[in-house]
Amino acid sequence: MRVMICGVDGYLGWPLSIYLAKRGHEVGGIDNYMRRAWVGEMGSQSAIPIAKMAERLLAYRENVGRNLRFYKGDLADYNFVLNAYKSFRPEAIVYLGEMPSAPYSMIDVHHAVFTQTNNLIGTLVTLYAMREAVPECQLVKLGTMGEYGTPNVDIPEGFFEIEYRGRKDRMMFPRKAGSWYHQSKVHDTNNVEMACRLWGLCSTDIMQGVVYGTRIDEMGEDTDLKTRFDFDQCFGTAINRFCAQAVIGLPLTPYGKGQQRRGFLPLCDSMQCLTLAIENPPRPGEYRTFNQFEEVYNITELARKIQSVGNKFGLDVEILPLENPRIEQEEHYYNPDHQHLFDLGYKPTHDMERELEIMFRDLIPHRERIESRKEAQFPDIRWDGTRRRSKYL
Ligand code: USQ
Repeated sequence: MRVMICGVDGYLGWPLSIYLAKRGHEVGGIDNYMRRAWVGEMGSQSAIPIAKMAERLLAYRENVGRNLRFYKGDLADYNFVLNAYKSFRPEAIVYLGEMPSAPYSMIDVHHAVFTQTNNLIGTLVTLYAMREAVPECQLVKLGTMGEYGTPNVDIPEGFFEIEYRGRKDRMMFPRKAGSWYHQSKVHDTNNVEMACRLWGLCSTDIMQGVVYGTRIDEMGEDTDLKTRFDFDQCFGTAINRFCAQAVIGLPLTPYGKGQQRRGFLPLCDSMQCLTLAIENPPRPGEYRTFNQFEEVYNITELARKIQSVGNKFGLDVEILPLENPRIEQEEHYYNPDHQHLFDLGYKPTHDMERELEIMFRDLIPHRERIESRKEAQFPDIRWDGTRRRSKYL
């Protein structure tokens, strides 16, 4: 299959390009390196050094045995995107090209506006370019479990049956996002669903949980094929941040009561799930939702797991709750469904401990790189609009 990855230079996009090519797919990619710039703006860098795109492409050809067709440009530029789709003629588009950080979107009005314009316009442009250039192509759109938020009821996969005043319908399950970033994904979901309903496009909207990990087996040992690993307050997600903190001797920092529950999955399973969606496309005109995560944990449970694996590596790991910079529920009900991917054959890794060991092995050699950007991991972006460093509780 010809698969175009929008956001191919990112944490998920780059390994996905390798994973798909090794399964025999022809891969194209679009990027303009924004993620590198955002992390730089946060005063940070990837803990694991990543190669420039030109070097990545050379290593890709050597290791994978074929070229990645790379298109450098802005996903919000309609003519550029249309030409890229016309030239590559994708049968599947995986849309990962968004600003993915909740804290970054909450910095100020400029970052909120940027997040929503970048994410919404990019998706809208792709929907129009698909309709014009490749209407039969399927869209695999990366959403987030955070679209649902943490409602006090079970969370279905996208849709639910509603009965009101004696009449029934199947409707999109209500969303309750907790940041401008998560809200941008809610708006995307509405736009993608409508494009399928009105224009007959087809899409899988992936509500993905928090991804962690440093590698997938398919990358091998070539340093030019490594994917990025962020640990700053914006682009480092909870588990990845905690591992980096452990490596440089900083306490792990559950925010507030630390009982926030989220769905998590390792990088290799994220690749597996995205590929299952690509290889089992929806019907023409179909819009479907997959909730994509493996296990639900609260943040303190996670910190304890990381502490115990860190101890095995001789690290002295402390857990110190931090005043929560976010406005969120710190204790709540959380019970999302996630059956659709299992129906397609998803086989979860299920072994967080093994994954954490791999992460420590990959990160310890880069201790100095993490240490040199230590300041960037202390959160000071607050949901109430002020900028002040959180204190340990
Ligand atoms: N948290 C801590 N301590 C930390 C960092 C985070 O307690 O040092 C807490 C947060 O307050 C939050 C939870 O951990 O309750 C998850 O935070 P996160 O930064 O790992 O994840 P989040 O901001 O929700 O966003 C990440 C990705 C995003 C993706 C989302 C999936 O950045 O792109 O959409 O995970 S989900 O969380 O399921 O919405």
